[in-house]
Amino acid sequence: MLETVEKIWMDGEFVDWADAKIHVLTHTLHYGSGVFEGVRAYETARGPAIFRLKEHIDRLFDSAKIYMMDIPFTREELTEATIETVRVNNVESCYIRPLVYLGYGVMGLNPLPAPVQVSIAAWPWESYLGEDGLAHGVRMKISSWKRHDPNIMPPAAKGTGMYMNSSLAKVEAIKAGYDEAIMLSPQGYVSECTGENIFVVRHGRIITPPVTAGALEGITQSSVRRIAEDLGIPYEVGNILRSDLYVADEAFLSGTAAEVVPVRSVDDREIGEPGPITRAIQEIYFRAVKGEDDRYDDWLTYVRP
Ligand code: PPE
Repeated sequence: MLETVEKIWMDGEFVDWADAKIHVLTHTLHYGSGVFEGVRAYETARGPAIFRLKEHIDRLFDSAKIYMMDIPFTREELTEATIETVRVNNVESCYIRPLVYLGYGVMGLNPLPAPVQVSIAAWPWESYLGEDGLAHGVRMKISSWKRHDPNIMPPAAKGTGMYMNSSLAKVEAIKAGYDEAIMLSPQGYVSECTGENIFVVRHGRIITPPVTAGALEGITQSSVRRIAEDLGIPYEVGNILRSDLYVADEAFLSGTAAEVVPVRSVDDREIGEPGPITRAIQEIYFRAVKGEDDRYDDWLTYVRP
């Protein structure tokens, strides 16, 4: 069960957690016609700070644009509402879920006449793949489910409906005894995981798949890039094959919910305990989000200035 807080922001006002309800004929509930973000706020010495809020709000607006949803709030309004959501709930750290959805009033596959509504919820959420995963790595399985073809579902948009694909892959992996799935593009290249980007390390270089392989342009992924560049570790965006994962020196995942997680094995080919590059990236990432490294202060929005 979710750990609850007091208030949820809905269309411009705060409502009690228990009253944050919608009608059963809400359009998005039937057709998956929403877009969303996942953001985190971390406890810092200066109170809670939201990590890369601007980038998340920008991606939310990009997702909405792709689906021709006209968000009835400005970027500034949703930025302020997100900060307020953390502030009013008095949490030191939390996961934040802004959602743009089509509400009640019309049914059918033309979404354009439906009202566009927005909610922002926050709740305390432990790292997605668990403490043991963060420390020792997760066991991955290549899914029999492919990632979306970009002309079937645009991977650049965080659309609610496209996560049915992620859930199919996640369930398959869990039922087979693994922690998480890796999905291939329709062309057979490594794409990403159900809710994380993936990286391999070979011969001292970090390689991550491009958006053209169906991966979301991850905000944590771009944080990893900047940290790698600051550490002088070569970083490339390029296609990788499943066999590149099998023979990787190291591999890791990144995502807002999951954070930076080492990969311990892929399809039962052992990679082992987290290697030095994974460890270094992970360590700086966790210092950055907690405001313990000045170089990354531009990533933080303090909730109580
Ligand atoms: N790929 C997918 C498919 C994805 O959903 C996410 C985030 C990422 C990559 C990483 O993106 P970023 O968070 O910008 O680094 N997944 C969100 C949803 C997780 C969930 O289970 O819900 C998240 O991590 O918030």
